[in-house]
Amino acid sequence: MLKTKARVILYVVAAVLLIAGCSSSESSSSGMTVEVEGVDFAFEPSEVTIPQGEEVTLTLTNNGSIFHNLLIDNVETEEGQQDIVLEAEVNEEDSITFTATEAGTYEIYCDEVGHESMTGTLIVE
Ligand SMILES: [Cu+2]
Repeated sequence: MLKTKARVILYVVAAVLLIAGCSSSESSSSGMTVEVEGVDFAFEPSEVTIPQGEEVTLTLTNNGSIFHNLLIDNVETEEGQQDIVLEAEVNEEDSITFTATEAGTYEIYCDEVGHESMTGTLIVE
């Protein structure tokens, strides 16, 4: 009787561990999401920190009243050096998924004319 109970408990524990293992591996493959808001004329937040070696989805949401983009040049990623290019019309969003492979600091900017105040910093650590 006791043995059976212990066995059932063991199965339950094994099942819970299995489920936990599956869901944690799923969340690590989908990675973290970082959202940056583009307004007239700034990025919010202006400083973003992401982990090195982990998949990250970076999203630009345009809450301004004109078109904005979010650019980061020459990011070291799993696919080599990559330019991050996000473009969003008013009330729209754009996103990109990448894995940064080297710790460092990159400049974030919007290259629309007159948007020189739209700068920020991406920190990979
Ligand atoms: Cu802009």
